[in-house]
Amino acid sequence: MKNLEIARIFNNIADLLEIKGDNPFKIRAYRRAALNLESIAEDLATISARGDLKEIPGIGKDLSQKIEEYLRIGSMSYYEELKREIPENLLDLMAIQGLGPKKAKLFHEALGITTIDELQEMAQSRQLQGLPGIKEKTEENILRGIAFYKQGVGRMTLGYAMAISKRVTDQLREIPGVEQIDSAGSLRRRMETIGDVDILVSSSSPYKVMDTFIHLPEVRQVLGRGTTKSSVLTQEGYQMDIRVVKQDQYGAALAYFTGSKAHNIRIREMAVRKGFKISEYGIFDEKSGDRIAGEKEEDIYRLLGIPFIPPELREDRGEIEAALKGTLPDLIQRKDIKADLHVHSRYSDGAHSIREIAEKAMKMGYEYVAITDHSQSLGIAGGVSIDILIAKIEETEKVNSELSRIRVLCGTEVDIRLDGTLDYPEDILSRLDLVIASVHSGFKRSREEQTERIVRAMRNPHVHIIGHLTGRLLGEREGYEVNLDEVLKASVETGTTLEINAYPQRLDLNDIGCRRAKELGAKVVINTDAHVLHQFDYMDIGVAVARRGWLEKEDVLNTLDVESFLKAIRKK
Ligand code: DGT
Ligand code: CA
Ligand code: CA
Ligand code: ZN
Repeated sequence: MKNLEIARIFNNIADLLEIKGDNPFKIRAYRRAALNLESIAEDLATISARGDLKEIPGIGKDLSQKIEEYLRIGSMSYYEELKREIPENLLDLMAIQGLGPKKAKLFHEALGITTIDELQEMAQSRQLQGLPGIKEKTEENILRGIAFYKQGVGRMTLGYAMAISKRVTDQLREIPGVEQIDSAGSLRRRMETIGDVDILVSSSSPYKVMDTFIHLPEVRQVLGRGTTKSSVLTQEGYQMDIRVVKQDQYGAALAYFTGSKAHNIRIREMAVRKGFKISEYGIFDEKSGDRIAGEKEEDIYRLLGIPFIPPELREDRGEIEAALKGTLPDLIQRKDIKADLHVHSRYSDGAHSIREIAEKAMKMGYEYVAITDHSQSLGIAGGVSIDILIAKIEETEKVNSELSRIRVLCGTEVDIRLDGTLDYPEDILSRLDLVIASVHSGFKRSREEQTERIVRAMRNPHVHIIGHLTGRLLGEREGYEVNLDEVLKASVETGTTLEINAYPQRLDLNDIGCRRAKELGAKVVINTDAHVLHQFDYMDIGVAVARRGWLEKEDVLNTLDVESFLKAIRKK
């Protein structure tokens, strides 16, 4: 199936056109088409054979011809032409924070730079300064951006790690003789980025497991192969480790390889004080050396006389003390979530209609869903004008009258302007069911200015939620600085909720922020920011962040039924 390949090419075309300084509407058309292609489950070749390519939203005559050309000959002449005009490597440069198409083009034309390493060398030897618009400060920012980029390279997002480990473990589970299989390491602890995926298997036929593993279609290269242990690189270049153990050691091995190292050190110390020795092979009596347990992870905690500690808490951040005192949180679960409150439709830069989103939300088992498109000034993301917003309110009412098992809330993700005012007038905001306010520009403001700006938006009586608080994109750009405690205090004071944005690169509010929110008595919501239907599944990732932040069901407002939720936000 070539759907994702073609979507990637359309995105690359959009980037190349941006470097060229081409028409912004054309660029947006390619990006929107790419997004729509990603969301289609059916093979494009099948759709094309039926002659239905033009039925796909955002695909007109021109783009459908380009898709047909690629399906027929495996290349797209327009894309090849653009690549001859502009070196493809420049696309990599744009991964650096603060480096857009204009600067990429400038550095290429003035200095012949095509790679990140070349750019770093030139910046270090101060050769960028003096080019038009490039000051010493710009050069420093670029060096910081490169350092940030390089530090993130090699770590994958939690979303990617969860998806690939599911595909891999689903295939390995089918092998006869495989008893148990889990992901361990930072993935099982649900850290926001993952260095390598660790997979643990118990099986009576380790050879078969290894052989299948290294030949999976997800594997590009085998780094090492042993009888009970192997390492590979995925197609995308990330590392995956696998270990096979015997069934009676599985629990001990799972605890060991889940980590964190700091948590395990504390657990082993406690064990020693009780006369046990814990290793990856089992739990032993210190004196006699007899094996007492090891098949189940639960045995470890039971023998220490404490409740089971969920993997997301195993960071030695107070979970052992809480377990001893009996005050471990009763963590929120995925099934507690009754709504997704941040979803984009075709009204802005999403790929689907209100009706399609409502039906998807029903399939997710939700009771309600809020469709929150961008506001009028956010041109590149298809911001919705006031007239169209009124049409959207009407369409939402119509969908609500047609569907009885789901309630669609008509909302917006309104842009917070530089001065903390909002991108729609109050009389429009007051007509909406739900208002998320987010920062999308002016990232370089000082911490004080940024905090003041956000707190001002929170004081607006129409704002219910602050979206993705720091604006970070993992591995791509750091968030802006903001005084979290001030924002959380304003959250409690004004009754404005903060969002955990489950989009894999955002995960913002993060785990530490969630925990601080709970301490200060602030509530949160967990939203996916879905632009296409399959992104509704990101909810699992958002719940994982909440769990790492020690949150319980009552800390999260979208666990409420729709009437209680609306009552809670209308208190403001
Ligand atoms: P990552 O992969 O960087 O995101 O983080 P982890 O936590 O998955 O680290 P990794 O893959 O190096 O090791 C997986 C687990 O194995 C780790 O969480 C704890 C355990 N482990 C690894 N090395 C050691 C060690 O030297 N001592 C102890 N006690 N445990 C270790
Ligand atoms: Ca790992
Ligand atoms: Ca590892
Ligand atoms: Zn959004």
